[in-house]
Amino acid sequence: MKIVVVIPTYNEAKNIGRLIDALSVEFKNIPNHEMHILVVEGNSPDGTARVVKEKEAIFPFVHLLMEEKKAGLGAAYVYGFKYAMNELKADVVVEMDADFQHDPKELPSLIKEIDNGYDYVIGSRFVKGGSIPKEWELKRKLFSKLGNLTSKIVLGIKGVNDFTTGYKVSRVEGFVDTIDLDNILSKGFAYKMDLLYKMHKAGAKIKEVPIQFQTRDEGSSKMEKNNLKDSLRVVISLRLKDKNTQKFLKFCAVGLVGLITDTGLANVFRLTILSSKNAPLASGFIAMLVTFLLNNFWSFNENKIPGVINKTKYFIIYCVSSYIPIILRSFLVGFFVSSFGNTFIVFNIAFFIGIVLGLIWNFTVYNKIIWKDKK
Ligand SMILES: Nc1nc2c(ncn2[C@@H]2O[C@H](COP(=O)(O)OP(=O)(O)OP(=O)(O)O)[C@@H](O)[C@H]2O)c(=O)[nH]1
Ligand SMILES: [Mg+2]
Repeated sequence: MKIVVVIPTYNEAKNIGRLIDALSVEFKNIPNHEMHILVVEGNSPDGTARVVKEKEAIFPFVHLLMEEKKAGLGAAYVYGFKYAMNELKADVVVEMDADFQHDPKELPSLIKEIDNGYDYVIGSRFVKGGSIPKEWELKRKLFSKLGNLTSKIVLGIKGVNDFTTGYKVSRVEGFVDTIDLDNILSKGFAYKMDLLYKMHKAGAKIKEVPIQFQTRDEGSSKMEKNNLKDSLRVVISLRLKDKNTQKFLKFCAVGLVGLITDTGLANVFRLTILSSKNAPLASGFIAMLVTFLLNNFWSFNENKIPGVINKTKYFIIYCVSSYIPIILRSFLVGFFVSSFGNTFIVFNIAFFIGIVLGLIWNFTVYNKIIWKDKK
C-alpha cells in the first residue's frame, strides 16, 4: 500500500530535517509498504521550506506542499489529505507532528494495525502503556486530560480513550475519501474531533495503540489560545447534529405537546361535555394518539410504520408501554413518601425521578421496538 505521512509545519526548520532523516530510517522497518512524506508548509518565515526542499532533492519519497499562508492545523491537514489522495494516490494517510512529540519509532506499530484490518489507528496517550510528558506543568496536563474527558463524555465513542491525539493512521478507501473535507468543523486543532467522529460514523474499525507523547524538541508551540473553546464548540455541535440526539430532542418536544394537549383537553372536556372523572380518560387517549402520530411522522420518521393495521398494533403497544413507567412512578412515589415522609420535596423528587426514568424507558422502547431501525 502507498502510505503518506502528512506533516504540517510552521517554523519547524530546526526539527523537520532531522524528522525526515529519522523517518527515512524508520521506513526500513516498514518494508511491505511504499512510504512517503508530505510536508504541508504554512509559509514559515524561518526557512522550513528550504530544509524540506533540500531533503526533497535527496529522498524521492519526500514531497513539499506549500500553503499561501499559515491557515491553522485543520486547514493544513485538509489540504494535505486532499493532495495525498488526489495527487499521490495514497491508500493510507498518517497524521504526525513535526516537532518529535510523535516518536517515529512508534510508526511501525501503528501501521501494523492497518495490516491487521483496522481502518483507523489512534496513537493513544490515555491507555495502558501510553503517556503524556512528565515534564509538562500541571496546567498543561490538566488541560490535556480535561479536554479529552469532555470529548469522551460528549461524543462517547466506545473503544476510544484519546480523542485529541495527533498521531493517527487512516485508511483512505471507504473512509477518508467518503468524508466531506471541505466542511470540517474547524480550521484549527479541533478538526481532530470532527475527523475522528466522521471516521467513526463512516464505520471505521478503530484500534488504539499506546504512544509515549514526548515534549517538543526545538522551536515553539503553535497551540492557539482558543483551542479549548473551539474544541468545545466542535464536540457540542457534533453531538447536537447527531441523528440520535435529533431524534431525542424531537421526542421530548412531542412529549411536551402531549402534556399540553392532555392538560388543555382535560379542562375543556371537564368544563363542557364530560365529568371530571372521565375528562382525563378522554384527553389522555387523544394525547396518546396525537403523540403517536407526531412521533411516527416526525421524530422517528425514518422508520415510519406502514399501513393502518400495523399502526393500530403498534399504537396498542405504544399505549401499554407508555403506561408502564406511569405505574412504576406511582410505586416509586409511594415508596419515597412512606420511607422519607409525605412532604412536598420528597413527593416531587420522587415524581421527577419517575419522569426521567419514564423518558428513558419510552425513548428506548420507541427507538428499539416501535420505530426500530429496519436496516
Ligand atoms: N502548516 C501549518 N502547520 C501548523 C499550524 N499550526 C501548527 N502546525 C504544525 O502542526 C504541528 C503541531 O503543532 P504544535 O505547535 O506542535 O502543537 P502542539 O503539539 O499541540 O503543541 P506543543 O506541545 O507546544 O508543541 C507542528 O508540526 C506545527 O508546526 C498551521 O497553522 N499551519
Ligand atoms: Mg507539538
